[in-house]
Amino acid sequence: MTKPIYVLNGPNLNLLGSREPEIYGTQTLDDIRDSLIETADGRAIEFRQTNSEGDLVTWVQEAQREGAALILNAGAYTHTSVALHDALRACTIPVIEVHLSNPAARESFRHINYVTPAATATIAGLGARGYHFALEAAIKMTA
Ligand code: CA2
Repeated sequence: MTKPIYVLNGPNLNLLGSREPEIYGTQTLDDIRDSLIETADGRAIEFRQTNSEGDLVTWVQEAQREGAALILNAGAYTHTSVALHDALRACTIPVIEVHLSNPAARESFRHINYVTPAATATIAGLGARGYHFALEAAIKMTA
């Protein structure tokens, strides 16, 4: 059976659509999930969000064991988490990092990034469309 594509979202992404639409857009995370499931055209998607660093690390490990690919928006843990970096370094599946905004063009504390060095590819600054480009790539890479 084909393994699912994991789409994991980190802290505060549950607040999407409620504030800062000029940075993060107007779609909620549920909107993004629903439209990704449509784009996936039957391919199984495991879509989750957590505010906990430990959960995110545990889910990355699960994605490596049980998933075909991982799409990850680690939110602010992108800029702080060596634990997440280490979990990603243990992944042999494709890992596509996604950000709605472009952290490299924002505050200097967002220029530190523990995910990019352990990711296969990064898509940033394209809003919710970035998740769709990532999914398209993940499907092609695991067909
Ligand atoms: O641009 C992205 O996707 C980010 O991963 C979003 C994170 C931010 O810490 C990263 O630097 C870049 C923030 C998550 C969303 O936070 C919100 C806070 C208030 C209202 C809506 C969203």
